Amino acid sequence: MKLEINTAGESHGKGITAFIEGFPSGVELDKDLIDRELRRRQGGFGRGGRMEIEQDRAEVLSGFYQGKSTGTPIVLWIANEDWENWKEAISPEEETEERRSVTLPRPGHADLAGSLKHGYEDFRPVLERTSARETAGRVAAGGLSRTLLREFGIRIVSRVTRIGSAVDSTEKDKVPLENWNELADDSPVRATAGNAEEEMMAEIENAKEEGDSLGGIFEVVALGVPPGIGSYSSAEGKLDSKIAGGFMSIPAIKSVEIGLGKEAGSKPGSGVHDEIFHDEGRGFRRSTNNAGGIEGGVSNGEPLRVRATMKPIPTLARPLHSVDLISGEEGKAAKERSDVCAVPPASIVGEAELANLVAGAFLDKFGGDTLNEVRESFENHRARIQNWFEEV
Ligand code: EPS
Repeated sequence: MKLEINTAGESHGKGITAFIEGFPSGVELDKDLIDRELRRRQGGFGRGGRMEIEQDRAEVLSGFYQGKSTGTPIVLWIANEDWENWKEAISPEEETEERRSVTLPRPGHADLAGSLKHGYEDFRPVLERTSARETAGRVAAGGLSRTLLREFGIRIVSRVTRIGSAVDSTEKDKVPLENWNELADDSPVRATAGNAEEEMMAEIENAKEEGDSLGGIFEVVALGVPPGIGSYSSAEGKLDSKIAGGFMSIPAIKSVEIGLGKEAGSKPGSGVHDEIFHDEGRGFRRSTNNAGGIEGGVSNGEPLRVRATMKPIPTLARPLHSVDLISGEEGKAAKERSDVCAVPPASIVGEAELANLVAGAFLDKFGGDTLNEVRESFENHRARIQNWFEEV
């Protein structure tokens, strides 16, 4: 069965649900890991007041028995503390006087396009679902995916390399991938180089004073991914196509690159393609990783490297021009409490997304009903690859 992950819930509703199908049985529940991921997502310099209200924790509603997954649908629930302040305003069950309508769509948000799609004059339902609050559900599911992946030595890390015009200019790969999270988790902007951190924070402070918002770039890497997951023959099964789609589905992501990414278009083939070597007992390896661990839609055993660009948040304290959906009058776009910059938490969401995508592709290749079946299939594959020349 395919691994499928979906979420439901509104930003100020009762909570966020993650619904996971196709997860094998026999995986031990690690609630601490899931909650740690949720906490990591809540951090980051540039967040607004909401994160002082929330303390995200996942509750397991189904799909586990006595601390182990059962292979049945899993439901994770993250309560919204802020619901207490909103339950009348956005009651899902009845019309209320406290309704907090919003009618001046924000440029860059789904407010207008979503209203045109559904015929809403009050775009509150669009705003509520398109809020980045939804990503708490993906991160909770990502925690589950991580518990599966770590059984096979796969780990996901990330860092922020740009916020506005502040760039981490450290030489490429100076900071070993293995150390990214150790450094980034200690930085308020998830930078791995000290010089970048201060500049990034100054940019955010500045944008806040100006009533503006900022985007940036983050990188996510999956370490220990075995060769052979993905597909070179089906468009849908290609690992890079899954990654592009998955990352573009994270709110505000405007570009996704794998490995060298767009730089690959400006270099000759000899400067792009990663030469092949073979070490006895270890298997094939490359001296460079410009492909970002994927060739022809299939993982090649090198780290999977993804880079994503996030646009600035569309809710501005100094709002842009808009038109009221009911009166047709010109005005300034709606403004609600919001973050100034969400690139640091987005990199944690990127980690979860990559964990979910890799777990899905991993189970497509090695899947079985139970963790032991998955392990057996994985071990056979690994043995064959490590001893390639002895076997053939
Ligand atoms: C968001 C606006 C802010 C953010 C929110 C995303 O929330 P609020 O409108 O309640 O101040 O804090 O992000 C989260 C709640 C979260 O958990 O990441 C938006 O409009 O997208």
